[in-house]
Amino acid sequence: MTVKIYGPTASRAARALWIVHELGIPFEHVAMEMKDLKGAEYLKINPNGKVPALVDGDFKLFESMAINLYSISPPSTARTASSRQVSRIRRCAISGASGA
Ligand SMILES: N[C@@H](CCC(=O)N[C@@H](CS)C(=O)NCC(=O)O)C(=O)O
Repeated sequence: MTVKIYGPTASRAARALWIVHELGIPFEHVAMEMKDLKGAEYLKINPNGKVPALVDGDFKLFESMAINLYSISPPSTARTASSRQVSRIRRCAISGASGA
């Protein structure tokens, strides 16, 4: 499955883009304009209106380091419901630690 990575390359989205590129994970880059980050459509993906965000099927994740931890997990484990919950918890932990 192709994952979508949202965010311009001149942003923290570069981290998420770099890792999927390095790992050979099929991806679609949705570059986004910074002015569109607070639009209703994008807020459904990241309610904070920031980039990057990842969409993998019906799973949405934001926080660049949480996205990278998700991306480096083997698909067979990362894409299970329990692993996705772990990814959300990591996202909360990383947001708290970074103050973002
Ligand atoms: N800790 C977050 C930071 C995300 C962040 O602040 N992204 C910036 C771009 S590098 C952004 O979306 N800024 C838009 C805004 O704050 O309105 C992460 O690493 O993903």
